[in-house]
Amino acid sequence: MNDSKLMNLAANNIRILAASMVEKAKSGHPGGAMGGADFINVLYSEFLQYDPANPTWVGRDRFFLDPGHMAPMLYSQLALIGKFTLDELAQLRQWGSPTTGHPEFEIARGIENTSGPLGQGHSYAVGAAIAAKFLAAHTGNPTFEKETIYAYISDGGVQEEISQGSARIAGVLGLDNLIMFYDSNDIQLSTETKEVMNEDTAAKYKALGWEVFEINGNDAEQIREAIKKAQAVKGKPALIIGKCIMGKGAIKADGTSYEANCKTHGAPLGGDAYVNTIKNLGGDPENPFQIFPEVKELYAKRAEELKKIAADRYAEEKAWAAANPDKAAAQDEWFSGKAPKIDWSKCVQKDNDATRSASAACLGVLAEQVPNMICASADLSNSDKTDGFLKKTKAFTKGDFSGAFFQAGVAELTMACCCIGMALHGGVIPACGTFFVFSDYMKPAVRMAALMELPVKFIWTHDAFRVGEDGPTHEPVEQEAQIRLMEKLKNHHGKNSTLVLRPADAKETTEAWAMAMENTDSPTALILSRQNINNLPEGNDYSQAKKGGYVVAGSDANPDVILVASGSEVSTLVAGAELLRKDGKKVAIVSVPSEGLFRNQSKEYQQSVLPAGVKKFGLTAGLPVNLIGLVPESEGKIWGLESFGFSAPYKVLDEKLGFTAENVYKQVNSMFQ
Ligand SMILES: Cc1ncc(C[n+]2csc(CCOP(=O)(O)OP(=O)(O)O)c2C)c(N)n1
Ligand SMILES: [Mg+2]
Repeated sequence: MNDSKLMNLAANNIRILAASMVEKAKSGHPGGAMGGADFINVLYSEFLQYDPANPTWVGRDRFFLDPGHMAPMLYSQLALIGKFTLDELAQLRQWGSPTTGHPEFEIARGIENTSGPLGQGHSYAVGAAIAAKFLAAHTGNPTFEKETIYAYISDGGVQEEISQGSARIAGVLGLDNLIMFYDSNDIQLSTETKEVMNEDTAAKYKALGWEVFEINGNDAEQIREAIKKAQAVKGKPALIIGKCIMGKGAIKADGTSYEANCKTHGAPLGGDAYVNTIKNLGGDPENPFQIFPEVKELYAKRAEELKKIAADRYAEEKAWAAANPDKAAAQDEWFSGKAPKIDWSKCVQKDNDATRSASAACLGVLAEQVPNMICASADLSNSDKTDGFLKKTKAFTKGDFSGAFFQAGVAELTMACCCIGMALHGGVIPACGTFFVFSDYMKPAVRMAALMELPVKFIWTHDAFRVGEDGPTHEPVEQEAQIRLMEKLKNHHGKNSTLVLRPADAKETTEAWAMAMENTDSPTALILSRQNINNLPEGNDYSQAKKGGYVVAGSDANPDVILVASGSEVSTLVAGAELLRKDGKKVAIVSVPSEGLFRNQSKEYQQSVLPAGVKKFGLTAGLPVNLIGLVPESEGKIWGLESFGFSAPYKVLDEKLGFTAENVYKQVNSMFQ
């Protein structure tokens, strides 16, 4: 136990660094960082267990920051443990600097998650805690029992609706490996919190099944005691509500207190206020980027303790591995992040099946062959057909993580963020399903999965207006266009940030799932039909789906017209082509499950599939813009849906909206007049 004077000095050191980073950058958020310094210092100097020499140690404790705007606090703390240099701190928010405006996922530097969109960060922690429970149950490696997931949330995260879903899940699953600190400083960006919230947060979390501790969040001793008590809680997650002082130690230019002031939320302290503050905290305003010798010593001592802690844990892990060589080999494979080997010949597809059902067949194979896969559904498992997976396993329950299915309840964003947290934890492959129209509730998470390059699988069924009787509330129209934007957006490694696949029939669905499982460094979206779809013509070479777009079997050479679509519309084109051929027209059909992937192919290949100068007709059950890159206006026509859809049986909608072979025939003929 370190004495309070030293702990306050270390926290002040963090405050000095954080305020100075923002001052130098002339932009950023000093206030929250200064208030939270005491907690993060206690956590890192006395509790968080990691191996300084091995950042990717699978059994390490993990710290998930929710308020990414408190980046200066995290970077300063990580500088104290040697993950950032003081020079790097001084480069906050500059081009090429690792001290980005908000923290970006980089395990080697101790950053377990990208944060910024409030609410998501602590939800990842819930997912990571689930992953740790899963790994403990499925490997038996005692290290996963010892791992603790720490989360840091602020007023903004508590106000975000996702906190309800995440707290519910953590409570219902009894995640006692999760300890969350709530930096309750009564201040947010534009107001005091009392203007927008008057809930009893402690009572709320208690009601959701959490153990709650309320402390002074700037008192090292109280923080220490609370963490110890939280660690001892069994069968429940723990919340430590720390009343913190925004801008702790800050002094205005006129020498009066600058604490608990909204203005310090998102702006440099500025000029004399900055100078007064640094002096008040015991720093040197002329040379603020320093670590006090006593603080260096504190963290050197902690590094020694950690060496011993890690060595003991490695010894335990080794003993377990020696007794369980198969499981140890499997665990290594799981954490390698490599694509699992899958025998897809075991996946038997029914003819003319809905692609959601074809996906269920794939999921059944995955449940049997990929023991580290976790599948989730937001209360639609029997409709989104993730039950193909569930039937081969069982859902997680409090105290029993021997299954592999995560029933998320009706909370799509929570589910997606939990899956992201599982992927961040590592060792597991998460997938989650719901209706495509409700992908709208998940977009913020999809974007973050894409930015972090995480291979989460999003399973979206009921992909078009053919949901029919449920009416326009349930009919996705613009969703495909939205999600395909993520195929156009590149990640920082130059890859399409998301792989979006809309397979044309049951067998192409197997191909799509194989591609999803092979894709280990970006999220994959699978867009699947509710209704049955006729198989593509006999002899179709489905392996070509890997190119994103290809000519379907039975197409005529040197066609007069090329018909282009993805998903169920391809089979409508096949039927339309039959009518066109009766008039002597030569017709080729192109299935494009992923335009993004297709555009990654050689120009020659693209040209061979969609030669310039040949008439083209596109059919999409979404917005016509879906096909605009494939069917240029100068070469043809796109038939799509331009309204929200209507309530009626889907076959009636097909007729009314022109998604029939007859209308394909009619529209194509009109291009020849
Ligand atoms: C989803 C989302 N909405 C809005 C913002 C912009 N924003 C950043 S911080 C903040 C206020 C946060 O207040 P609090 O969490 O209490 O942080 P503090 O002011 O105490 O540092 C807002 C609205 C955001 N980052 N994410
Ligand atoms: Mg606040």
